[in-house]
Amino acid sequence: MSTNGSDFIVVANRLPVDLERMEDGTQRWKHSPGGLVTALEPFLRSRSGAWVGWPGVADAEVEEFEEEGLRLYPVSLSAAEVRDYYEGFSNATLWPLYHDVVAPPVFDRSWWESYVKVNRRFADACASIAAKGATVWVQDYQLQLVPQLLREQRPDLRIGFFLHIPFPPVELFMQLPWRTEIIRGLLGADLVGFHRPGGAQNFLWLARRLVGLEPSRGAVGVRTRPGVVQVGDRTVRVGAFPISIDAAGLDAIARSRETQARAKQIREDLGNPKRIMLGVDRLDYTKGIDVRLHALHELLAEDRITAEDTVMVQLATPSRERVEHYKQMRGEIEQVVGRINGEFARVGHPAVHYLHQSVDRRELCAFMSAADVMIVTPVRDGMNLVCKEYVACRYDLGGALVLSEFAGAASELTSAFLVNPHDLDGVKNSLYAALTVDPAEGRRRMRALRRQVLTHDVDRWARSFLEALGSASPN
Ligand code: GDG
Repeated sequence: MSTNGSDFIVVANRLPVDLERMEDGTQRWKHSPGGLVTALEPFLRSRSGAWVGWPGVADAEVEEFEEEGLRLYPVSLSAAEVRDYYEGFSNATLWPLYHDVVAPPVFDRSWWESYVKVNRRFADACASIAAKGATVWVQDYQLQLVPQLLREQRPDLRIGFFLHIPFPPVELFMQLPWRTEIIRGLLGADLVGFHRPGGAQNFLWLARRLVGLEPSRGAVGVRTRPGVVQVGDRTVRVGAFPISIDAAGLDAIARSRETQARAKQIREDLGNPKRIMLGVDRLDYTKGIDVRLHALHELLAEDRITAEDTVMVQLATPSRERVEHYKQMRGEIEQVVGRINGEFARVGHPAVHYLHQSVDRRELCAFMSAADVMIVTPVRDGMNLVCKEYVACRYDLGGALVLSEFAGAASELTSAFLVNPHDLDGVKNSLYAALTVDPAEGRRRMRALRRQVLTHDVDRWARSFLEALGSASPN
């Protein structure tokens, strides 16, 4: 244990900076400020904060370093561990299993062994830098064993865990050969948080079924229906904490003259169509990119819209490109894009503009400002931040949101055009309704959406989780 260690530590698969290897063999750090970093920065900086995570490339032997008052502790992964722990168990076993087995999960014993080994490495790193009585906040599905492994070494710590993806129905979770180990791993925390109350309920049921613990209802957090579970002499709290975005920050970017000018330019570059539809996603099979493309295809084929009037832009950020299912899905999506353009585009005027690239945050905001309809159709999503970001950008009350019922965000964003992504006619009709919504009705909906998003931002999320964790009973 460190005597002058950190007293607030975030443990996540990735560091908030990525290591980049240059062609000449040198290395440099590149910022990758996601919502989580922005949300946690005030907490990290106001205490002696640290972040433990993988720098994003295999076999990187890099020392800890400090950046603007925040200590960063890189955890190294070998190429085999990236393959087995990260691409394998995390992204080809847990990811599909937790997203309703949209793709079949692969159960591979050597992947599991790697997952255990790497989780232990993260726990060890954290145990060696945490000050006595420190608060440790473990993030996401890659690190579900860390709470227990850490507690075994450091019972003095206050440990929170938050799952960013859905926690699956119990029948699906029960498929996992290592189901009891995962539940025990999570029960090492003082507070286990999910996006939705349903996830918390599933977890409580499994704790009883697999570990024989009795849940009892208690009070924790705001707006939650949490449970409490007794693990020996420890109390573990379980609750729902729906994550959000830096809404005020995005609102300010959207209002800026530069963003508005860029949005206008984008519309011009697209040929000044009457309506622009936008999708923004990591290229992932859970996001339902194919669903919206099929809906667009049919609307064009039925002449309900024309490619002159309505243009779609799909930004698909490259993701997990070495995982088999992702390679296959990319091929399928690009084929559908090709088919739609083949049938409906004119020279110089594609019906779908597909970019397999990532763009910077301001550019993203300009796209959102330009889009008349934002279409978000995941078949399953823990929360989905993109839909909230769109709402935050629409200070003008313009634009319409088409949102899947199967995104966690749907229970908050009830004034969106909600769709079942498995019902193609339903998606098509809602998309058409959003494209043709009466402006007053559109403004009414957007006003209601903004009221929710601007008052429930990521800062509120982090605060409510940490307050609930702070109120967890001392060990
Ligand atoms: C997981 C859960 C949960 C995307 N393309 C670009 C870009 N993005 C940004 C978006 C958004 C983020 O990436 C994606 O967040 P999502 O929530 O939509 O989805 P996941 O990556 O699957 O996140 C999800 C989340 O964790 C948080 O708990 O909501 O359910 O699956 O912020 O804007 N950003 C930039 N350029 C891009 O090209 N700058």
